[in-house]
Amino acid sequence: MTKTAVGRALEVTARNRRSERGSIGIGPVADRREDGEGNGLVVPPWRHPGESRGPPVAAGVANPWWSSSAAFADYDADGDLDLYVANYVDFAMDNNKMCGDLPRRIRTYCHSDAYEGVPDALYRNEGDGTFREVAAEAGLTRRHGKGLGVVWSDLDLDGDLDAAINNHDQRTRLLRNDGGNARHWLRLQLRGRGAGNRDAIGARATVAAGGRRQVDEVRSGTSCGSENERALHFGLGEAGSAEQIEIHWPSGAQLRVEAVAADQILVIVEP
Ligand SMILES: [Ca+2]
Ligand SMILES: [Ca+2]
Ligand SMILES: [Ca+2]
Repeated sequence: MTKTAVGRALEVTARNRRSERGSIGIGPVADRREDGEGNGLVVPPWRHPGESRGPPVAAGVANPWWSSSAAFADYDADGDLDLYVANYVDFAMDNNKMCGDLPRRIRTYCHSDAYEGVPDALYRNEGDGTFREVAAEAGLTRRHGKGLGVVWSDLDLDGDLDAAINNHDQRTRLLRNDGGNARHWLRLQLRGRGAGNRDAIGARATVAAGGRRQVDEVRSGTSCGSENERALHFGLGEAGSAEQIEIHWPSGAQLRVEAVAADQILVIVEP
């Protein structure tokens, strides 16, 4: 079995679950290529920020901040899933402030107002099992929010995935992706039959294009206090069409279509 770039990264990440400042959790983890690794959810156990000194993550996703959530998406449509990590506040044990009724020496939990927000991170999948942090070159340096959840969605329906970051006691931040649709893409909106599962939760799509097969599944509840859109978005790289699309619904229904032109939104209803 050949491990994919994301698969190798996940293996390394799972082995080295600790970052320098801890995390609340890591978001949904997808294996887009059909290699049997499957999809999964990696949620490291809660640890007090700053208490670990884990090894650097060999995949290149070591993060110096207190992370709250993460989400995979192929923002540049090259067929490899990239990773956005929402980071929370500048808290560490050596920056542990005193909050509460100080004259009576009663110490309580510090509200997030006591700390500054920190930068989020965007990791581009290099396609070789490693990621490269590209937030600055992608223009994500202007403001530092107190990130809690992150989701991807093509908000303006122009063929590339934009991001929404749910910040703690701050405005939600919307990031429009400019240029992510320079490569080819396909967007599938799956529908289920009947009242039981109209959103087609659990339906699985396999897209074969440009010599690769990518798999994704309709899910819900994907990030902290937020949720990805239900549409499945596939980056096809330089492939101007998909040789085949296969859909499997949880009911057992299946559908297969051949020779599908790229750069379009397809609404596919359970037969
Ligand atoms: Ca990518
Ligand atoms: Ca877009
Ligand atoms: Ca765009």
